[in-house]
Amino acid sequence: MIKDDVIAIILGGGQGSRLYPLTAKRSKPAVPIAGKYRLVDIPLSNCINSDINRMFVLTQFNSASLNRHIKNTYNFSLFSKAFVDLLAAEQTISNKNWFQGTADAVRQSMHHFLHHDFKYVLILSGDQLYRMDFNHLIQRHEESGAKITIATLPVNAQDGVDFGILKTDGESMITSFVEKPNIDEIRKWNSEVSDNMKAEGRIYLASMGIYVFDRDVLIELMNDPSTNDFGKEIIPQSIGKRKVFSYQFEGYWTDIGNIRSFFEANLGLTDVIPNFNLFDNKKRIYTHARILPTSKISGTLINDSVIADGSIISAAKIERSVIGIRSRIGKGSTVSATYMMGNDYYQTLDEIAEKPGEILMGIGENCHIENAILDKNCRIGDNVTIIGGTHLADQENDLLVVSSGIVVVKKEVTIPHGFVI
Ligand code: ADQ
Ligand code: ADP
Repeated sequence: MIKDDVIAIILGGGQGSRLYPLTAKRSKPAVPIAGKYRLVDIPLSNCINSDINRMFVLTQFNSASLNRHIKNTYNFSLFSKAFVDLLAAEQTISNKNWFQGTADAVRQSMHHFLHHDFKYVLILSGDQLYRMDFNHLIQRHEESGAKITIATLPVNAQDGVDFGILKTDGESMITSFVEKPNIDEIRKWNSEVSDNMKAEGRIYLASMGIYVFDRDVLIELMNDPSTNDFGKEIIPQSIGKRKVFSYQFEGYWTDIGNIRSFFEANLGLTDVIPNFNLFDNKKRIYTHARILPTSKISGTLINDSVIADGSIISAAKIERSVIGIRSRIGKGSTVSATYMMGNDYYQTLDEIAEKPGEILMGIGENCHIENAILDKNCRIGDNVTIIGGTHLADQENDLLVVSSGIVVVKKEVTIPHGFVI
């Protein structure tokens, strides 16, 4: 059976600078998404739903929240071979450096997975929102006789500049590849695609950063210590030398590597029919089962929003927003186009009574929050106005970061009563 021949390696992120400040205190795979999940749950759930059950997560630093999340969530049965192993960049006698890139991350971690039995290595990115049955991908890899297979997606020129773009022959063998061409260069890289894709202007085949390698080929490629990156070196250098095939995918897929795309992917979940459907009987997205109470809501007009478990909400209005676990929102407040990540724990009534006047976790009374991301455990006082938009220049202070018009309130900060931005 194919699945027993595969191990999955999830690239959990370099410095995570594009998602800063969400990655200031945690590693990228631990960034909370969709109110109750973390980024790493997406590739791990896709693997589990594809019956691929040996998974390694490579991360530049091993944050407490990532460790706790993996340990508390991915507990497989005593009788199963399944596991999720977290491999953080480590200093050894021979290597004092952090991972220098995606290929270097795999190279430095190889000694942890080579003693497992496998024929294929599935390499996945940790910051993408999609569902894919990897069995189809691996099956195509086997049938085509490829040594390397890259999952590809038709994109338009504007999106294409952020990706590796490639061309194939009639048999889907990749004949040329360019990593992140500029907008003038990309015009030469159009491909034959389906009529549906053509109608949307999606005529460029992009690498999704999802690769299947034959075991021996990966080992051989990793022997060259001058290569650090799959997209910049390993893939382009393999074209023409080895059989590299494209597996074309046309489902929903989005890269959530920066604040704007992260924000839009989260708010997209509030659409009437979201592109990424969490309401699925079989293909579940797994996460930590926290056993929280149901949410309690009073006096709130709620439209196009998703509200996670254990929240206590008395807001006036919530629209097009994602409200995370254990959120608290006070009376008279309006929350619009906002991703509020929620809280890691509750403040007990006794604790609150001990410090009268202290600003509580969550959003206070009579606030207006719009176009914002509120990181976990932040405390927002009363009468606070946070309205993001293109009128705000990119900026940072101790409390928040503004990135392409989105106000990101940092984890655990306290925003004083009456604050306005
Ligand atoms: P990018 O996403 O720009 O392009 P990269 O920054 O290398 O490439 O990230 C790929 C994945 O690896 C991400 O999940 C990232 O977080 C992770 N990663 C990066 N550096 C890492 C490190 N040092 N240690 C561990 N993980 C790390 C790539 C390809 C393109 C392709 C796009 C599709 O290079 O060809 O089109 O992915 O998104
Ligand atoms: P979840 O999966 O629900 O996000 P986590 O384990 O990541 O859970 O977060 C809960 C964290 O909050 C735990 O580390 C827990 O120890 C911590 N925590 C619980 N109560 C308090 C408290 N009163 N003060 C500070 N941290 C707390």
